[in-house]
Amino acid sequence: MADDDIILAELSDEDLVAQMKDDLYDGMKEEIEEGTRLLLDRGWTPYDVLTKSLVAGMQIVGEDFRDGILFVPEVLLSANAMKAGMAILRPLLVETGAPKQGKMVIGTVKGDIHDIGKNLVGMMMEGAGFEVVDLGINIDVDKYLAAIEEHQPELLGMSALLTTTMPYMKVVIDTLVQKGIREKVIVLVGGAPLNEDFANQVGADAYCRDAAVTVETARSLIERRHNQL
Ligand code: B12
Repeated sequence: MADDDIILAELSDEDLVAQMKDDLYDGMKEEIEEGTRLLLDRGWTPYDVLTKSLVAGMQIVGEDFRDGILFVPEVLLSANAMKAGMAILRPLLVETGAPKQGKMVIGTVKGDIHDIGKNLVGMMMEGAGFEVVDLGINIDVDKYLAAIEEHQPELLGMSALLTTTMPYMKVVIDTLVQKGIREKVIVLVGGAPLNEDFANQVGADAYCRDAAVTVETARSLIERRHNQL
């Protein structure tokens, strides 16, 4: 059956999620929007829709990109479709009655334009009651410093998806040390090529493998810091 003949609303949850992964792969924005709304209407939590359909779908795209089956233009379409789904989930994920827990400045490092993971972390942090200042992509050390000066955040988040851009995190952290302000912020780093060892090497406070872990880590590090004061 051609894709055109598939009526998403008639699929079971399982088939719908499988179809959404295919649609994300094919960069079909409207279908992703429809599927996202359908799952929400069926009582799925925004977090489950996000992780089980969109993030899981993007993982498949990532594997085929790595293996040379998909190329940049196709992956861009997938990314746009994913962002369209995220735009529907965003207000649901960020709505919170929780008292403000602290502030995070976040950005993707210089030379790197990947922003889906960073945006997701920002959304989940907002949903957990943090105020998030998103600097965007391709952020150099001066921009991070200016934002820390202006917003006085408890947390600084840096994202990098490329092995060539992740070392820039050390440039930023070393500059914080030189300026005598390293202790003012908790530095969280993330992105697919990173790991805990790397975070230790560059002098970050923690590596977080996903957005949910970021929220837990941010909470526990802020609490630890309060207890030390
Ligand atoms: C989508 C994508 C693109 C899109 C980006 C669109 C966008 N607006 O973001 C486009 C097509 C533009 C792109 C371009 C390129 N890409 Co690309 N891309 C990807 C892909 C397929 C998915 C990334 C993604 O969005 N994942 C989904 C999100 C949800 O996951 P995530 O980013 O990992 O984020 C989670 C965690 O890592 C963590 N996290 C992320 N950030 C942060 C920040 C903080 C503070 C914390 C605490 C946690 C955290 O939490 C997030 C949520 O759970 C990856 C494959 C992969 N395996 O990652 C390749 C990948 C990252 N890209 C790659 C490459 C090579 C490129 C290009 C160089 C290709 C080219 N030849 O031009 C360019 C680079 C452009 C540049 N200068 O940045 C390689 C990198 C290889 C390497 N070792 O460095 C990868 C791994 C693909 C591959 N296997 O070859 N890419």
